[in-house]
Amino acid sequence: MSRLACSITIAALALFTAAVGAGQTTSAKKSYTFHGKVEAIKEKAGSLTVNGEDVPGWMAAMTMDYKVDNTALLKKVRVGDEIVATVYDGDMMLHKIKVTPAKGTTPKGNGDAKPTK
Ligand SMILES: [Cu+2]
Repeated sequence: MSRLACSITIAALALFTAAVGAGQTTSAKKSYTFHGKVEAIKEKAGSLTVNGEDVPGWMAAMTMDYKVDNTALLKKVRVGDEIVATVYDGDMMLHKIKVTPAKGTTPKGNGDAKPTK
């Protein structure tokens, strides 16, 4: 292999390695726990309007729309429910949402709360 071709191969390998590395860092991004109260459910948009508590380093306390990672949840959650989610640096999506039904409402089913996972 000529010296030039060899450097090109090394450069291509380095690029590939960098791309793979970048893909891996997404799962290692800093995560935060988000707490909030559901104010509106927007099934078409795949989002929830949540009155969220302050998450230092991620988002101040405010009410805003957040996309959710699992839109099936939008059919189960109700206005007034409290949610806890995992959020990541540079990503405004709510992940792994856990719903605590609003106090005073009867949970669906027999009220025998079982973990869903
Ligand atoms: Cu905000």
